[in-house]
This record gives sequence, structure tokens and C-alpha cells, in this order.
Amino acid sequence: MNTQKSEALYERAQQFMPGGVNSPVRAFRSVGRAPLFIERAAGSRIYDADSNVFLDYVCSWGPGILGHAHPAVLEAVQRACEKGLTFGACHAGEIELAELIQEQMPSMEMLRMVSSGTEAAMSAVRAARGFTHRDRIIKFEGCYHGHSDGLLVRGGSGLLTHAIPDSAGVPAGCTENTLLAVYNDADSVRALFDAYRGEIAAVIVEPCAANMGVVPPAAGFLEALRQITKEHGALLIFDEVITGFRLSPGGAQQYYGITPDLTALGKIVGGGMPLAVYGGRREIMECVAPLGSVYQAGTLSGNPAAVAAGTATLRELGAHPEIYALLEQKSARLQEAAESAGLRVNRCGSLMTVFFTDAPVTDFAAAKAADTGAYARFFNYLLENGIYTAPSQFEAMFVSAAHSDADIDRTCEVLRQYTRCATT
Ligand code: KE4
Repeated sequence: MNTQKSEALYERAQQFMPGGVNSPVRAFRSVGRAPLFIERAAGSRIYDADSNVFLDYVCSWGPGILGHAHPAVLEAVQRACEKGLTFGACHAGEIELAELIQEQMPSMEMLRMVSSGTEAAMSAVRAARGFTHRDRIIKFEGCYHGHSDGLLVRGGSGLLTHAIPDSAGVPAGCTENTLLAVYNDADSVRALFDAYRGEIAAVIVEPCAANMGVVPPAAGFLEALRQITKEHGALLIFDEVITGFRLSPGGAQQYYGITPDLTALGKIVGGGMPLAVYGGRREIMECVAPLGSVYQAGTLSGNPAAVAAGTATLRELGAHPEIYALLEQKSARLQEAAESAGLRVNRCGSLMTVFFTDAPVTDFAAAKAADTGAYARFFNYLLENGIYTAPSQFEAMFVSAAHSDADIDRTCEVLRQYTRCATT
């Protein structure tokens, strides 16, 4: 595969940006090749600088549930941009998007728009602390909630990919109130609440972990978190930046039937533009400025163009609820094909990860034991066969509504041809 133009661009990019990238996981370092520079994307496909075409199962890490450059989304953004890119003031579109979100996620009685999932998760934690007047929070090893100081502890995603479990530059004081539990182990959460009785403001969790690779919640795990937090007067925060509007129209909270106190949303809710949201019980959100004393702000929060993209995306999903059943069918076919090639697959709806390990992957320790070298070979095999999947063992594959049956057939064919012995 010719990647000369990408390689030349990469050389130049490295002069300006750390690792030549604006986000570490794009650097392809764990899959042993120079990153591709993407020129355009449409539907289920991305096109790189060397005119290679790939079926895209990264979907920009989740926003692309409708596929790239969906006409309805593009038209909405173009219309919004013609009226000006940003006002730094209120506009009616924010209300419309808030209504759409609340229709699908009634737990979000009041919400605030921000510009990234990091901001959404960070702000939800701050609101929880402000509401409960408690300082400690619990997160899970291997879960990733963006790069705010207090949450960069044993995180997943790029931290795991680049073996930086705890980031440099984060003073101990920023993480001393961050307690770590084991995903799918409710007893590890109970033990922390017993040890820090009355001190824990909230538990923040990816309701289906997707940043150590996909690790679905064990039966009863989320229910246990809901019960334990209630018992201890702590809040349950669902980080639905990935699962929101992906697992179901109402996200993981609808899919699993658990109502959190606060939710962080990102990716799909912005339709591919920089927009994220946090929100939840009204009494908690009324602690947020200007109503309350929890301060949070943002120049581009609720940006009109981003709001237009998110609104068009949620409207399209609302107009075509059949998308979710189709995503399930397509994803199940991919899983079946991979498993027929002897691969281990963790899947939750249209999120999945092929793990290179013989043991079941139900938590961070099991995920970390995966053979990242074997994953790299798998990634490159797919890429050479025109299929672009996550350039890291510790990320998810995403399926979109734009992946046609022919796309899925093609992908299944490549997966079935894959034999570990031939490529490890
Ligand atoms: P952003 O700040 O990247 O918009 O969102 C942070 C975030 C928060 N919560 C969850 C569950 C997330 O998955 C993320 C970000 N996801 C990664 C991919 N696993 C973004 C890709 C990247 O870092 O380049």
C-alpha cells in the first residue's frame, strides 16, 4: 500500500506537534507504522492522502454513528455557519438541542453544553463535589474520562496505549481524592465506601467500558453501583461520551435501565463537531453558576454550528429508530466472523474489540494482559485489506449506519481469512 504522501506529511507534522499529532492515539505508535493522513470521509469510507480508501470502523472514535458527511448534518451546519460561527451569547438552537437530549435521557433534567468530553466529565465531577460537599471520587482502573488532572489516574485509551497509567505533570494534590476501584467488581467499590465513609461525592463510570478495549458491565454491576451510591448518599455519574445515543436512543442508561444522577455526553451529541454535555438531576445542576457556586464556563459552549450538527444528528436518529436494530445485526455479523477465525471479541451493541488473549477480558488487569504485538499485526492486516480499525488494542471498533451490507460482507470475508497462526 502506497503511503508516501502520508509519510511526508507526518515528517512535517512532527516539527510542529508532539508526535506529529493533536491526540496521542492517532500516532499509530502501538501498531508500528506512520499514521495515515486522512483527506476526506464520506459514508462508511475514509480516503487518505495517497488516495487509499478504507472502510472506517473508527468513525472518529464514535461521533460518526450516521456515517461521515451525512447530508442532513452537513446542510444543517452550512445553514448555521452562514449566520455566523459563534455569538458568545444565547441562541434558540441550544434550547432545541437540550429538549432533544432530555426527550431521550429524562434523567438529564437540567444540562450544560461544553466543548469536549473532558470538559463534560470534569464538570460533572465538580458539580457532584459541589452538591455533596464531599471531595473524594471513585473511578475505575482502565476507564477514561478525558484528560482533566483529577481523572488522569490509571486511565484507559491513550494512557493505556502509551503505557502512561498516571500522567506526568499532575501534582499528587490533584489526584489524592481520586480513589480507584476494579471494573466489574462491586466489592472493590463497597470497600472504598467503608474505608471513606461519608467522604465520597460520586462514582464515575463508563457504563460499558470502551477505553481498555470494550469491556461490558457484568450482570448486576451497574445495579450494584446504583444501590451502593444511594446507600452512602453519593452520586452516580455515567460517562456516556461513547455510549450516549449509541447503545440505544437513550444511551446506556436506557439500554441497561439504570438512572444515574449525572451524565456526561460527547461524540454523537455533537454530530462530529466540538460539543459535549453534562447534566442530571435539577437540584444538582442548580448548584452550577450562575444559579449556584459551582463555576464552569466556556467561550464556545453551545456553539451554533456544533449545536446544528448535534441537533441534525439526533433528529436523524430519532426519525430512523430502526438504525439501532440494524447496527446490532451488522455488529453481530462482524463478531461472528471474527470468532469463526478463532479471535476473542468483546461486544456491546455497535462497540466491539478483538482481544489478543486467551482469557476472558472482564477488567483492566485482563485487558492489560492482551498481546499488543498480535493486535498490531491484526490492525495492519486489516489495513492492508482496506479496513481501518482502532490503532490500539485498548480502543473500540465502531459500526455506523452507513456501513452497508456489502461493506459488512467484505469485512467479514477479511476477518474470516485472518488466521492467527499465519500472522503472529
Ligand atoms: P474528549 O475530551 O476526547 O472529547 O472526550 C474524553 C472522553 C471522555 N469519556 C470517554 C468515555 C471517552 O471515551 C473520551 C474520549 N475517547 C477517546 C477514545 N477512546 C477519544 C480519542 C482521543 O483521545 O483521541
